[in-house]
Amino acid sequence: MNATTKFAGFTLGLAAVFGIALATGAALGPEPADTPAHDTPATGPATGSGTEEPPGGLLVTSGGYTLSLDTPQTAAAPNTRLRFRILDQQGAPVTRYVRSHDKDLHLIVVRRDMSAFQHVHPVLDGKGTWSVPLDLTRAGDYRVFADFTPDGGENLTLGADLRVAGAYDPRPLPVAARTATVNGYTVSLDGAITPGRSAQVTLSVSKDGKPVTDLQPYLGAYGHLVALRAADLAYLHVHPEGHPGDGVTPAGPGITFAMTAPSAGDYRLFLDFQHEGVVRTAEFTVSVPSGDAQTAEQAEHGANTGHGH
Ligand SMILES: [Cu+2]
Repeated sequence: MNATTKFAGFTLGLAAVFGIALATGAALGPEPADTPAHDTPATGPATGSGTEEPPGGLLVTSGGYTLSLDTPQTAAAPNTRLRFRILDQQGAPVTRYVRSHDKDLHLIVVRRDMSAFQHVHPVLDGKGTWSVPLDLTRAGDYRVFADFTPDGGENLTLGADLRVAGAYDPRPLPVAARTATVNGYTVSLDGAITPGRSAQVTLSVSKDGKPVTDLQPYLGAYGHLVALRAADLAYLHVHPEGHPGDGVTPAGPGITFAMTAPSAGDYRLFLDFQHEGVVRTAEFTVSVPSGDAQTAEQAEHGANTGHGH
């Protein structure tokens, strides 16, 4: 065991030296043909193609901006005011934003077990501090996502942890299902989601068995969809297709979105929609199958030869 550890250390050391040699070689001339990339075991979750931008929400600092929670730990309470700032590269709070979906900043808060989802719109004071009341009745680790566009910058979703003290009782991820119910509404999900590719997903709303065709615009759309990867709470970019008043987008029952799942795995989808003056949230678990696991035979072959990814 000890010898193995030593050997592994030696190999790592060699790899480091070889890495430097490679880097130098690359600077001086053409790359060697047989870069031993496959000797290194993969550590992170597989991404679709490896060339796309990483998903949002995983970093507290990105593109020169930082999400800074005033109080990253708090006690469990039904009405807790969260205060935070978006800091620029110089550490100064950002006070100017570009509006998107009627708001300068969208805040998503969810417990790490995917329960207690909240999509809220904080208020900005003159000094760059945002504040909003949250329901933090249940203890646990929460993820806070700020989705915004700084003036002169690009859209960003930054994520930070918020610890809520108390007895934590994590819940298992609900099983994958194509329908969800909320307050007498049934929402069904259609569309195949493939890793690494933009997919069209339609969520159809019905009430008492009848399709709802008079959904109300909420924040400039008939629905808002947030999708999070279960294993790490990566935040997916989701765009509604069409908007109220464009002459082609119906007020239900179907609401269509384009979304890209960065990898295979379980995702939790949260759809906010407004009807009869009330905003409700329907929640789904979706299992995205691996793109290359087309048949069991292929998967088995891949496993036997070590060729599969
Ligand atoms: Cu929002």
